Amino acid sequence: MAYKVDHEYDYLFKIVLIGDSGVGKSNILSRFTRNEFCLESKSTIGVEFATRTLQVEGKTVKAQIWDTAGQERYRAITSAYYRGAVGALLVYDITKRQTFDNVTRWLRELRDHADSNIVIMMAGNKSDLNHLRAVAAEDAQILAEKEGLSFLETSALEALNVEKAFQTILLDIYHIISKKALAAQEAASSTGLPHGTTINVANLSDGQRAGRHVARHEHVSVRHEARHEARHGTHVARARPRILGTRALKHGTIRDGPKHGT
Ligand SMILES: Nc1nc2c(ncn2[C@@H]2O[C@H](COP(=O)(O)OP(=O)(O)OP(=O)(O)O)[C@@H](O)[C@H]2O)c(=O)[nH]1
Ligand SMILES: [Mg+2]
Repeated sequence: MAYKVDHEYDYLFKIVLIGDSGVGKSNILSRFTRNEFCLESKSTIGVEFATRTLQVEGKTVKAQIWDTAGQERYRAITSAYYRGAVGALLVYDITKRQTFDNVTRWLRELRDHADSNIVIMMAGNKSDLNHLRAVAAEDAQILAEKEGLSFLETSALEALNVEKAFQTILLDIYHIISKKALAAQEAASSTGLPHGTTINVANLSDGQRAGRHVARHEHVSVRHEARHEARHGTHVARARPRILGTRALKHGTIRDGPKHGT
């Protein structure tokens, strides 16, 4: 009897979305994972995540992207959100100067809570609103260079550069991890260890471990399921992934927040 081992992906990378409220984090996430955009989306409360699997240099990489509220009072426990994250997309709104000025505040939060090797991409979102621009791309580029970040302008609405932003983050992470693995391999061979030694390239966080249980649940937030039910009038019979039982995602079993601007 043949046993099929279900290796769905080679790597699971946790990426966090951060930035002020209303900059478009949730829409960037829905654009990337479901190719959806909502003009009247509501503020996120707590935490949710969605995943997408794609190929990076011939490897199957599952990106598990976490989204939380920009508004302080709706945010879930910060340390749990950042735990195990290997990438971050720091979003501001090109039409709102304040959201760009706050980028340094978000960087500080990353430095306080995330791994020091985290790959950071800064995204100036809503590039479709060029006529309302309040942040010059050159200013953002200068900041990015100063802080050692990648930078792109995106539009979740027009599906512009969203794919590229995540691809770039994933590729950077992959390069760092392969370099680490190579260095570990070289160290092992120089100490005469036998080949085939397991190399632990990343500490799996709760989220990443739990992510393995939700491999077939591309959208795990209760909110998404509820919306699906409402739209299609169907009962969503999918098993609740175990991650919803974790502390962070208890906060993620969320209602919609208030509308932006209300
Ligand atoms: N024109 C334009 N509007 C956008 C774009 N991305 C998001 N929006 C709009 O901006 C508003 C806020 O978007 P969200 O994705 O909910 O913002 P958020 O960053 O998740 O906000 P919080 O959950 O409160 O932190 C919504 O009305 C979106 O439709 C974009 O690329 N272009
Ligand atoms: Mg949101």
